[in-house]
Amino acid sequence: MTEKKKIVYSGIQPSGSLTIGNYIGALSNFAELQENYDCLYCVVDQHAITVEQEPAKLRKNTLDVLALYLACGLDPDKAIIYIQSHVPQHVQLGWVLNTITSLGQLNRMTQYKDKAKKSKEIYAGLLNYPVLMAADILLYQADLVPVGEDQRQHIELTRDLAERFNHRYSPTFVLPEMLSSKVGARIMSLQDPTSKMSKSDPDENGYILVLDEPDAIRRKIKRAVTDSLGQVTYSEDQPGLKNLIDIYASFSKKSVEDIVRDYESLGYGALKEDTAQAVVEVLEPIQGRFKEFRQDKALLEKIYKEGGEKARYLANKTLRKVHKKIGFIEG
Ligand code: ATP
Ligand code: LTN
Repeated sequence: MTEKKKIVYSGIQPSGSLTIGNYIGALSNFAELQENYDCLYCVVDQHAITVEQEPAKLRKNTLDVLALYLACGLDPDKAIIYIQSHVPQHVQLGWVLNTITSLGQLNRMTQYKDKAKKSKEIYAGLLNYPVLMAADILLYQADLVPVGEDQRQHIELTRDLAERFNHRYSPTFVLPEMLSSKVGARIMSLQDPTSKMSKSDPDENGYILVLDEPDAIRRKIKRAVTDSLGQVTYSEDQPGLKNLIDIYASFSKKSVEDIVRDYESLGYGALKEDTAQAVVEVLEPIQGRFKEFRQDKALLEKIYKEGGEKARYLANKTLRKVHKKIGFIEG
C-alpha cells in the first residue's frame, strides 16, 4: 500500500508587488514541495481586503501573484492553485472557528497590533484575519504550512483552534506544523535592518521586488545600510550585514559559514556586488516567465477555474463533517 502523502498549504496576499522577503520566506520553497507532497497554493484575496484595496489594483495583483506562482515553477498538474474567494467554504469554516476564538487571543496577535497602529479606523476583519487563515489551513487538513517567521503566531492560533474543536466535538482537524527556511525566514528592510522587509514600506530602497529591474536591484543593495565595523561576521550586532548574508545565502545556496569565510578579506563592497549578482541571476528568468504567463489570460483563467473546482470539492468534505458534528441539519 502506498503511504498517503502529507498535505502542504500556503497562501500569499495580492496586496501589492511581492518582495524578495516573500520570495525567500515562502514562494521559493513552494515548487520543491510539490514534488513530494500534496500541495495547495492559494491567492488569499479575502485576506488582502482587511486593508483597503483599490478594486482594479486588487484584480491586477491577484493575477500577478498567480502568474508569479507559475513563473516560480508551480505546476497545476502537481499542485492545486486557486483563488480564495472562489471557495466559499473558507468563510463558512471561518465563521464556525470565530465562535471558539477568544477575543483576548486575537488582541495579542502582533501582526494585528502593528497594522491596527497604522490604521485610523480598526475594522473587525483585521482582528479576525487569523481566524480566516486558520480556516484556510484546517479545511484541507494540512500537515505543513510553509511561511515566513512572522506567521508563527498565526500557526499557533490555528493549532489551538483545531485542538479546541477536536476536544469539544471529536477528533476532526489535523494539527498543522509551520515549515520555515533555516536561513531567510525573516528578511529585513535594507534601510532599517531592525524591521521586516515589507511591500508596504514607504521607502522603496528598503525592499527589493521580485519584479525589480536588475539595475534597481544592484542600486538598492549597494545602498543597503551596514555598519562602520568593517569586518564580515554573521552576528545580531551587525544586523544590516547579517541580512545581506541571509539574502546572499538564500539566492546562491552557499552556506553562511562559506560566505563569511570568503568575504572576510574581500570586504563589504564585494559582498554587496556578489549578493546583487546572485539575486539578479535567480530573478531574471523568473521575470521572463512571469511576463509570458501574465499575458496568457486564457491559461490563467483555466488554471484558477480548475484549481477552484478541486479546492471546493476538498473543502466541502471537511465543512460537511464539521457542520454535522456541530448539530447543523444537512440541507
Ligand atoms: P504585508 O507586508 O503587506 O503586510 P506580507 O508580505 O507579510 O504582507 P503576504 O504577502 O501574505 O504578507 O506574505 C506571504 C508570505 O511571505 C508569508 O509566508 C510571509 O511569512 C512571507 N514573508 C513576508 N515578508 C517576509 C520577510 N520579510 N521575510 C521572510 N518572509 C516574509
Ligand atoms: N497571513 C499570511 C497569508 C495567508 C496564509 C494562509 C499563509 C493567509 N492564509 C494560509 C499560509 C496558509 C501572510 O503571510 N500574511
